[in-house]
Amino acid sequence: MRTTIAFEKATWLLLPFLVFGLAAPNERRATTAGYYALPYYPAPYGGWVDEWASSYNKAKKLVDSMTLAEKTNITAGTGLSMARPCNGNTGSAERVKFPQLCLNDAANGVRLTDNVTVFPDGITVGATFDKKLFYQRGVAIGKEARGKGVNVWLGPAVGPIGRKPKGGRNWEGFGADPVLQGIGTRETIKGVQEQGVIATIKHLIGNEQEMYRRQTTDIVSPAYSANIDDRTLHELYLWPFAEAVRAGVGAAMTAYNRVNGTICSEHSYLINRLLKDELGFQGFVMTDWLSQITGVQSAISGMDMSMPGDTLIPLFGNSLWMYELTRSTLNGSVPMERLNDMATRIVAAWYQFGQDQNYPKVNFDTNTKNAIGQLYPAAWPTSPEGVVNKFVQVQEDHDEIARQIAQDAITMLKNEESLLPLSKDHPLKVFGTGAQVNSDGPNACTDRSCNKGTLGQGWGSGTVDYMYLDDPISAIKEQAQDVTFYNTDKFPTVPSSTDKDIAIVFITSASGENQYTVEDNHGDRDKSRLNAWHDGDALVKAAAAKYSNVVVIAHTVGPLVVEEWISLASVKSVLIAHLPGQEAGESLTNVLFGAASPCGHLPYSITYAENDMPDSVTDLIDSAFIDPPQDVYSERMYIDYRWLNKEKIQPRYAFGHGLSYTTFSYTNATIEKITSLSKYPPARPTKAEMLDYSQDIPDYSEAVKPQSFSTFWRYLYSWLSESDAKAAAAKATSSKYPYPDGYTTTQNTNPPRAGGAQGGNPALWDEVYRISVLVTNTGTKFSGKGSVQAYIQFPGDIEHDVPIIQLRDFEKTAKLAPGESERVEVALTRKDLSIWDVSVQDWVVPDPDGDYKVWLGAASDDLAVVCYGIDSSCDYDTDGPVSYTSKV
Ligand SMILES: *[C@@H]1O[C@H](CO)[C@@H](O)[C@H](O)[C@H]1NC(C)=O
Ligand SMILES: *[C@@H]1O[C@H](CO)[C@@H](O)[C@H](O)[C@H]1NC(C)=O
Ligand SMILES: *[C@@H]1O[C@H](CO)[C@@H](O)[C@H](O)[C@H]1NC(C)=O
Ligand SMILES: *[C@@H]1O[C@H](CO)[C@@H](O)[C@H](O)[C@H]1NC(C)=O
Ligand SMILES: CC(=O)N[C@H]1CO[C@H](CO)[C@@H](O)[C@@H]1O
Repeated sequence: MRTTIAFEKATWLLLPFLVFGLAAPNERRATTAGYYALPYYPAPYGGWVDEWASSYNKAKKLVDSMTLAEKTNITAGTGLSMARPCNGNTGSAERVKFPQLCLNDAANGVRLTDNVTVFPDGITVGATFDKKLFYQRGVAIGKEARGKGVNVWLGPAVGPIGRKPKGGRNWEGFGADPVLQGIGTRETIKGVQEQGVIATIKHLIGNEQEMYRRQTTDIVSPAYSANIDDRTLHELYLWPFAEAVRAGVGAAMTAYNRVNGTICSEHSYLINRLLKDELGFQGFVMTDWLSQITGVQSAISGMDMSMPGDTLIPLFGNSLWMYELTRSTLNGSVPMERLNDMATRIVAAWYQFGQDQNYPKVNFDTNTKNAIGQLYPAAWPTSPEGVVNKFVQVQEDHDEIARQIAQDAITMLKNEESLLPLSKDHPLKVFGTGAQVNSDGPNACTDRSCNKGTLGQGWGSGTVDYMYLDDPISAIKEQAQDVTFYNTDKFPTVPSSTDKDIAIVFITSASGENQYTVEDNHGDRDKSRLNAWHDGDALVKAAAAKYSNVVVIAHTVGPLVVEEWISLASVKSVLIAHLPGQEAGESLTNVLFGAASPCGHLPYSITYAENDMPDSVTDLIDSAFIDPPQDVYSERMYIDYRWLNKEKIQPRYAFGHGLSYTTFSYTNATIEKITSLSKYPPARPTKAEMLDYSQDIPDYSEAVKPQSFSTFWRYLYSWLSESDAKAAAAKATSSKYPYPDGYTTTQNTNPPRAGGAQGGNPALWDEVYRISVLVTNTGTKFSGKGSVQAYIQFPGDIEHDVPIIQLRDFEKTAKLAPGESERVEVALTRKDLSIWDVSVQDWVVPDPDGDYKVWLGAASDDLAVVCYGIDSSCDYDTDGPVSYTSKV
């Protein structure tokens, strides 16, 4: 989402069109042949799963007591210009004690406020491959959000998944794999929601690049269409959403872009069918900020909340909902039962997480750092003022968990001659502006929209303001006696070097959200591509020419191409420190000087060349005119390591790769079959009886503003004038809305067979194999944490094409001393062994008695153990499942 009124590429030129409101309803637009968005109506009611039943009963009672204008007031924001105090603020129904809800970014903490922690970004916690750390980060974020009075936290982000290595927002999520994203999501949501905060799974779906994601008008910037086939959608992109719904997530956010031609905020198949019917989502769906393009159409397509409430151009206090939704229900175009369902979903989520009981009031304001500020920022000529910031301290000891994650994420790619860890008495020559905090301060650029100094976060709405940034150079100086720092990215003149000198070179690569262009990168890394910024490759090469021992440290949003220097003899060690947030310094020195072994693993592949990946993911959509540009997912399931393995293209560093100062063995593996398989899962549970939302259209008077209420300019209200209300009510009997094909209001009594509970048919999560392996620290000097990654290999003789191996579970050991062991367990479910059957619309186990193999090891190309489902045995030292046409 975005909250600044900074327009994306080309939009300013369009202002004249926009002001006169050229954007028009457009359910469908041209797509690549073969892709279509089927209609799916009506929006399924929530409230039929046991876990939510009591919240729904309470919510229905409350909503039944609301007037029409109260119901429409709580389903939309009060307007971007009025965005106070939070990034999004709904209207209230104060008469029945339902408050305004505060919705706030970012996916790594609480955005635009003070006295909070800047947690490591998603990609960083992803690199830990540690479930406990995902969860603990969620707990800490949840506590901070609650402490600030945030009702709805706008994270976690799992879309983009990281299909395009240059995609701008991949770092907000956990890595280029659906299971890494899915487990990361599940643990994060658990942690956050246990604090009573509603989490938001986003963005549904196909927002895999930033440029041209948004529709600003129908004609000039119509938003690209992500064209995704059904199987790929289920097996990759929707997978983490299923995990989120299964974890009971309270909110979901749609993406800006189109899918198969239709804008996500009014995509009935995506929202009604996939999210609400098949995945059984019980919470409410909101638009991404300013992505709603129609009123009635988005409502019947299953949208429940319009954020931040305005039309595409948020300048004049116009809305597609609020008073227009009031009008649309009075005139009969949006059925009352749809409005009742929307409002009930929102109120049910509020009850579900106990927000009706002593929930903290919002105590911060995203618009100002001052204690006193405007209560209605966009009011004209002036707004009343009041206390808006109370500076509530919510950090507690969260620096500890933030530091632990930043440290455990550090991924050692290479370490020749055991150069690392460093002893503290070597003379250290440190190069690169990335070592030190931005001299203008860590928050100098709005939403971190620059790459100056230590890169702790990407840029855009997914960022948090620093209270401090512990930078690498300060931490290094605390540890070593002889440190010379050259704060430059251009190799300086230096004294002649000695054999004892060690050069440490900091390089960066940034990306972010499209409303900011940073050094010619439009959100995506379209300019820098996958090379280090600021000529970082040249800096490394120059250092390597001068010194015989070089350590490269990269703060990066995603994969880099490192070929210019990786094989140089003096480049002995490389650490990827990802995006560490505020704890960049000590987390790094703990690893550099050996207090801890590195234990991070790559949450994506690093290739020799950018074009080792298919064109469909390396090419960015680069036009925006007339017809929506088409982003065809022609590589299907084959992203990242799935593609490289299939094409036998050797990566420079494989997905999951990460070295340690010590070594681990994987022995004494066991595999146990828990559930016997059938081709399809057992039938889904029948859908419990639904609440009855049907209701007559209320009297127009419920929509009329009380005379005594005085309004503010540009604030969005749900009331109509008396004459407008009367006119709308008169229409209800006389005219009909031009509904799309397939529209109906009869609730589906034959719901999808793949559904049945939150996340889908619960039998999909039956454990089929439980596998254990003994991980032993076989080194003699260093403690360390061992990673166990479990990849499934489907039987070889099935008719479906399927990636050679796919990550299905992972675990991390505790810190093991030399010689110490830990038995680690992982599990595979029925879904893990299934393929999405497009014609049956269910998950199918292609060969229930087939030869399933589960590979275990430290990386996708380092799989030491294989366990066979067919006879419950395990083997060691076999050839791995993947062979490459060697690059070296
Ligand atoms: C997109 O089109 C494909 C057909 O190529 C279809 O199978 C799939 O269900 C469509 N997806 C959505 C979300 O509409
Ligand atoms: C809508 O919400 C606003 C903001 O809380 C409030 O001032 C207004 O009274 C509400 N309208 C109704 C109909 O309750
Ligand atoms: C009802 O009102 C909505 C919102 O203004 C409008 O889009 C729709 O066309 C109206 N329906 C009819 C039948 O006039
Ligand atoms: C592991 O297997 C070896 C060899 O079979 C056996 O000697 C040892 O006791 C086993 N260790 C554990 C902890 O199971
Ligand atoms: C206790 C504490 O850290 N308070 C800080 C909260 O934020 C304000 C504004 O940044 C600081 O001035 C306080 O010191």
